[in-house]
Amino acid sequence: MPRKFEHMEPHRQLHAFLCTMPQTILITGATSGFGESTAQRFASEGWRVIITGRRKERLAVLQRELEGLYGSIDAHDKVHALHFDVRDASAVEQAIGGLPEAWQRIDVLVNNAGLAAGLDPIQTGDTGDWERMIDTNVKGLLYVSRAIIPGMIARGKGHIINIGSTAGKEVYPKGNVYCASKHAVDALSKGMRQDLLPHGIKVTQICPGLAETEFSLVRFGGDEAKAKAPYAGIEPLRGADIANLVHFAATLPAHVCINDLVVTPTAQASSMLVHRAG
Ligand code: NDP
Ligand code: 8X3
Repeated sequence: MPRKFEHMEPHRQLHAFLCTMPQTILITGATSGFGESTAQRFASEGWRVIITGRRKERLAVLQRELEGLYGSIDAHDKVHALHFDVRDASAVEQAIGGLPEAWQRIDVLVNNAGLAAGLDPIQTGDTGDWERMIDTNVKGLLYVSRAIIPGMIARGKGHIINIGSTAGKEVYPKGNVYCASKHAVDALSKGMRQDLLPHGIKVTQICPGLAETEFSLVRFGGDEAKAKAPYAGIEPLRGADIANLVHFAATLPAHVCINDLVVTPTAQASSMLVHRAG
């Protein structure tokens, strides 16, 4: 134990010592958009980062890029990549349960993996799209949280940051199931905060509005013209904007917890009210 902690009670010494160690963050959906930017931000601040996603090659490229940010010989101890689909409960359990011991102490979990599939009226919606959204945005978030929360409880410390959406605060035409899935994230964030209150675990929800990532390309099945339309004539949010907010929320003093944060481009007042140039 470092000498600077010698004047403290033994149980406080351990806590103070742990607080000086580099912290570990696990980010779901780190292969693009908000998740990738968040991984870059935390790695550049010296955090140990666990990146996850389905696209293995992207994880490998990102891992190398992040390791380069540390500029030290132990950089390979700073980034760990986990490859799994959040919809697969047993894959989630295996991946997180099988983490090497040095990576098991997760201080911050960012539940970011998610998607919209399609934009159709309810009467013609594709049931496969509905399942993808509910399985990823709701059940996937639950599976990952369920695997990580017991460790946080055992340590009496942790922070869960759920990426919700303005679509979890209001409903827009044809947004039906995506909006329902993000309303579920809103409810789960509140429920988690209540249940985890006695365990000293922080729960924060960040709800972005229009942000240009791969989100719309995924929503519109790779149709680039359709994917660009939501951002026409505005300066949308970018991955780095959300990464800054995640970092801000994660680095506040131990007694301060942001519960809910709604963030839009300056040109957006609500899902349906967007001020476009031209
Ligand atoms: P991107 O499409 O750029 O990123 C989505 C990430 O989620 C990817 O890394 C993808 O990785 C991962 N992902 C998707 N499905 C799965 C799955 N089944 N298992 C594991 N990982 C998965 O979009 P964003 O960065 O914009 O989206 C991130 C989050 O932000 C989502 O929850 C989205 O709903 C939310 N959001 C987005 C907004 C926007 O306008 N962009 C606004 C508000 C909220 P891979 O494909 O490699 O698995
Ligand atoms: C993404 C924001 O408005 O495209 O969650 O649904 S929106």
